[in-house]
Amino acid sequence: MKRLNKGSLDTLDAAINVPVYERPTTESAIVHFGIGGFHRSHQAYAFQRLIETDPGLYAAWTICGVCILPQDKQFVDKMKQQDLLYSLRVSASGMKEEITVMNIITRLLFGPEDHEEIIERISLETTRVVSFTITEGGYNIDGATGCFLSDHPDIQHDLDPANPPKTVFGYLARGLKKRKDRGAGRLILMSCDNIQENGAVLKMTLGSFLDMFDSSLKAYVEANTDFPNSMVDRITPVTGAADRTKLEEDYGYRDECLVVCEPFFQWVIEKDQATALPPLETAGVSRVEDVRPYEKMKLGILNGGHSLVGLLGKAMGYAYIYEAVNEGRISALYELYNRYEVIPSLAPLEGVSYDAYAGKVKERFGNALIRDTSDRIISGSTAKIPKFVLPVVNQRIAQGENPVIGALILACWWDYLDRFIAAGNMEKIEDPSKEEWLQLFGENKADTLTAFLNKKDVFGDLAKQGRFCETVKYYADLIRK
Ligand code: CS2
Repeated sequence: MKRLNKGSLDTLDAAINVPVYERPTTESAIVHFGIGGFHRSHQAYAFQRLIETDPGLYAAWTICGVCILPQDKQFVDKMKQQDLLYSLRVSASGMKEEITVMNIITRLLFGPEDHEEIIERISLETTRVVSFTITEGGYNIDGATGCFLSDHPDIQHDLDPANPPKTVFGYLARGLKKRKDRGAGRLILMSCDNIQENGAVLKMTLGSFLDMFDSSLKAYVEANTDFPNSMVDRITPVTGAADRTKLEEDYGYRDECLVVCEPFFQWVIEKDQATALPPLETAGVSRVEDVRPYEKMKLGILNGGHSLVGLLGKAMGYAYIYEAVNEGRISALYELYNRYEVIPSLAPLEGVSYDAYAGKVKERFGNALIRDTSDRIISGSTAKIPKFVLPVVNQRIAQGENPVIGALILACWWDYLDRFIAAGNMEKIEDPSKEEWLQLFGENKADTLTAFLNKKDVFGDLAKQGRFCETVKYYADLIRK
């Protein structure tokens, strides 16, 4: 079987878009942490489009990828076997699908083997942006207080400069120190994760780490780096074996690093700070003065809506999001949640219709060609729910309302955790905090729901909201009937 690599590029089916430019040899201006599917369908896509507009002028804007987790090894090896090429398959019903071979990644480094090179790359003058898709959980913050969790063993490990780093904070601190010693110039540190004010969160977490690591570096970072906030959006499921086989059947080549995603693409970056970015507007990126209302809209309607559809879908036995969102009751609840809870929690945003946005998101959830799963949406909920759902719940309570659909989402999440734990099926739950849940539910067998709602690092003081918690309990009982 034909495999994707430089040698096979010229032999691919004519329907496949092959790179229109030679991969530049200039050092990459971007070092990116977290080369998962989302980065490859989103930021990588935007920069490849930018380079295509003028390959000579924008030759520096390629990406040096960094994977730091030990489990990334297999992926790194596969990318290398394919000369760092991968296909991006964009599809939705009613449109002609588009498959593009991406060659924007020019180097791929693996933390456990290449840590010195990663630190060096952060410090190079040619590096202008260090960006991140490390998931909501990767910022190592307490869900309720937003404070940096400094006693995490990996953070403690990274505080000793003699240790090869394990976390992005360890890499950044060492790389920024070297950059400072070199006088390598201004740097943009750009979070591309789904977190309200993701730039400010990155700045705060890095600052907390530097306070403990080398506080003199903090002043350097203050003066020499920008942390733009941004809103990122493109639904990108985890690629499955069936997707790779389908590509092979449809187009006659094998791509072990294939990414499948929807056509919709949105990236809104704060304008005032990130001044040294190239004109990404030509690649479909928007720049606005204040990105926070866009983030709130997207986190509440899309990501919170996803949690609703995924958790209710799982409770009702749906494996795929497109199936769940088309189920009559889930479909109605998605609409009601937006109409009565999310949208009233948002301040009006000029030129944007939240209703229209919510309608479009629903249509996107219904895309059967990208086969997004309930399991993907539910995984990592301990980090997601405090960012996607609780801000809406808290805001509605502060507005004197009882957000009953928010309560239903929490009841479904509790049911999910409790059922899997009770069945001894914990390995099926993908959540970095699963050991904590296991212990908590184990110690409170008689009333896991109260213990769940009392988990302060997730829910803060929500347990004090009697009326709301009664509603969660009411739904929890109904689910179990
Ligand atoms: C999803 C997101 O992980 C989730 O729960 O809501 O990954 C979502 O698909 C992306 O943010 C879309 O931009």
